[in-house]
Amino acid sequence: MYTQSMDNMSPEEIREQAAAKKMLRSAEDLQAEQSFEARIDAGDFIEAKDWMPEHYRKTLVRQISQHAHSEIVGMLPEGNWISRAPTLKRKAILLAKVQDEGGHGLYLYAAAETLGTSRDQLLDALHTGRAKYSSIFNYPTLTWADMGVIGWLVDGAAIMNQVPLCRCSYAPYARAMIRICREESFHQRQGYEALLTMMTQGTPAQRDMVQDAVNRWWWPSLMMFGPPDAESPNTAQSMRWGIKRISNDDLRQKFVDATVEQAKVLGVTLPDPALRWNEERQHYDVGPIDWAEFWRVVGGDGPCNRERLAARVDAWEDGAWVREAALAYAAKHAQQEQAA
Ligand code: BYC
Repeated sequence: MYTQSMDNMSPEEIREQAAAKKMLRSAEDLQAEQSFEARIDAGDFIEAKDWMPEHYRKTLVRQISQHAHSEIVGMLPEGNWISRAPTLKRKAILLAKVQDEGGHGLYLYAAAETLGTSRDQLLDALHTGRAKYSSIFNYPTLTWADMGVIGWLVDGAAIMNQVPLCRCSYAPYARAMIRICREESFHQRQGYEALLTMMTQGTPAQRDMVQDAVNRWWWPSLMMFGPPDAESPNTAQSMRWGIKRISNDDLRQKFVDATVEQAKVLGVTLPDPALRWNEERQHYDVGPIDWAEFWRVVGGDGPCNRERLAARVDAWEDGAWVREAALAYAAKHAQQEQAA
């Protein structure tokens, strides 16, 4: 009764139908893209379920996952000093700060997951060296003064970069950043206060220790903002989409201008002979940044890259039994619920 020929279309008809579908699809895509761009231009926030161009999604996953990895790798240089903090008060503060960073990593992994990339995929990229994390965490923490300087300079740079991200066009990221920035502000202050104590009440040796830490962390802190705008492949598009609100160079300048004044109050010297106020620009000028060093560190060849990655891989492998136990518990629980 039914013959195959009834459903059969000629190859030409099949091609025509496919072409018509494709045209319809690209017209729909074009309309979706136009309405997305209009929402961005109007300053709307994009939610996880909204339509978004694939490149916007990829850019966000790239930035948010790198940010998340930076938070959890960032726990390592400071975690190293928890057992050697000089007083109970400093130990409690450092412990809380490192825990906060673990929490920031979790909010950010969750924000990246809303874009359709699983936590396992993100961590696999980190553990196999395919994902980036901030260059700054590939430098060693040699003395207790490094804890203060990380708070003052590294967290200070992080806040400068992250406050504009509270207005990022992707709403789940923006919401995560609001909470993160509140905590980062405490991190910066505790670092500055620890340094001020050493500089005003410490011995000459302690003051030298602070100056030495400032000398080592100043340039890497300036590199945290990323390459100069002219060499930053992602800035222009990210700014058009409202992911980044301020460019790498402008943020770096804001950080320098704020920090020079704080250095004066602390009584430390920033290690840049070319650093001076430029009356015409109404900003501080800085000497040349060693971008070759930056790219070496980003490329995996910094002082601690191998150590940091190995520590994360070990932590992942050592934690396998926790993940297995959690999965077994969840399966047992689901079975019990089904049986009830
Ligand atoms: N380190 O086109 P660009 C913290 C990469 S603070 C390593 O300008 P974009 C914390 C960049 O990814 C630190 N890589 O990129 C503080 C790109 O490579 P891909 C984390 C860097 O994305 C205290 C290439 O260079 N903060 O968490 O437009 C305690 C070209 O750059 C770096 C964030 O992640 C760097 N410093 O701008 C604990 C904030 N700079 O991806 C934790 C969010 C650039 O094309 N992220 N690269 O292979 C951002 O704001 C932006 O991603 C950046 C870079 C400003 C960092």
